[in-house]
Amino acid sequence: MIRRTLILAAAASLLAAAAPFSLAWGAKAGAIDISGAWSRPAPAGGNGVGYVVLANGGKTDRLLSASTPVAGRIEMHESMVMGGKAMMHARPRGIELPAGKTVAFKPEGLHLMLIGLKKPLKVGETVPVNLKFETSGTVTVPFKVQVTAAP
Ligand SMILES: [Cu+2]
Repeated sequence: MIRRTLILAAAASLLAAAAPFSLAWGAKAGAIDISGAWSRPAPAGGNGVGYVVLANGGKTDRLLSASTPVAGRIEMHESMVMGGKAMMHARPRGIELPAGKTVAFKPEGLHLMLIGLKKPLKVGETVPVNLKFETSGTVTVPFKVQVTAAP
């Protein structure tokens, strides 16, 4: 436990030195509460995923795009089963966030796809992801790299 805490603290201080973003596990963009952001371990050169919960306490908005310094680009995808086959569909126009509703990016549903990782994603690290909203602006959110969803 102590060892894990030390590793997290070391990662946090590195990230704090590199980029001025909040290290609290959550963020806010306008009236949108952003929480539970996590990613999975993945090798450099491969693709990673990102999951996050967006609770919109204001007017209808839209997640337009996302980016991160650790990958070439981020696409928004939705996983679904069609004809017994698991498929992923790109959502290039973004994701609508209806007023007063919560939209969860989660395994087997909506997810961020981090395409072309420039470095491996390791358990215990955090990955800064910029989320760009149509009316609520852009916010940088730390995504925790872990094996399973946050409790
Ligand atoms: Cu995908």
